[in-house]
Amino acid sequence: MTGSQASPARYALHYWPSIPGRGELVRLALEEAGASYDDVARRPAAEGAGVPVMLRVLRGELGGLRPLAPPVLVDGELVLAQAACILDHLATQHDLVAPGPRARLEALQLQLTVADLIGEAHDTHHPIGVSLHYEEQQPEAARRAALFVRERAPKFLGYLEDVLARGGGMHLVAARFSYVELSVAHVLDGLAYAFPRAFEGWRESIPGLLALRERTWARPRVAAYLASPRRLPFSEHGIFRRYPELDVDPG
Ligand SMILES: N[C@@H](CCC(=O)N[C@@H](CS)C(=O)NCC(=O)O)C(=O)O
Repeated sequence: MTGSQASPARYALHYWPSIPGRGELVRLALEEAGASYDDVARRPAAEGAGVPVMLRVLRGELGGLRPLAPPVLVDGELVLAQAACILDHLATQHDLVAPGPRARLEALQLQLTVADLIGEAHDTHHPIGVSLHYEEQQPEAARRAALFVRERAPKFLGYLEDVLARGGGMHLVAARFSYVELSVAHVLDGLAYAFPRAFEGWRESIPGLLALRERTWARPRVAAYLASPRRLPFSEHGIFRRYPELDVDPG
């Protein structure tokens, strides 16, 4: 949590406490903005917080539009779900995108594309269903991961690299920093964690994105956050999981 703990935080973020997951996309934007937020599910139930409060939000018990799944951001009476939608809101509040409808829509379009990439990365280890363990869908996961590594990830990464190059090489939207860059940097980290072997193969086709990631992680507030205990590590419980058998040769 950032900001003064003496005064109430403006935002309440509700997300699973033990994984970066999609909550991290929101957390990164909040941190870059220097916004005060309460990471509710990561605080103990004894403080009137924790996962039970998040579950109440998901049941619609705290008012607002009922969300289907976390991350959820509460801003006053506004209860927002869908990471891209949350980020679009934060962008307007904290100058995380260039002014004007065109830049805002372009950022949202790219963010939704990043969301698709995240979904496909997740589905490499859960291609059949999220209610089944990885071990119950391993053959399907192997088939899915091979296609992801050789076709889908290169397509998404190549697309983002091209968008970056067309915009002059420094930024993805409107020739200035936007929240999308935080998400892209995080996804690159996630892919490098989950698919270290494949990532080595993808590297040479994404020099612009790799440089973008470095610039993004060097932003002062972001760098401070990454070095803090608020930043959760990747693990085999989250979206980006390192299963060596899925990290095939990208060809
Ligand atoms: N499209 C949504 C996906 C939300 C989502 O899948 N959340 C996961 C955690 S990252 C979850 O807990 N899902 C529960 C469910 O779908 O039942 C977004 O981008 O925020």
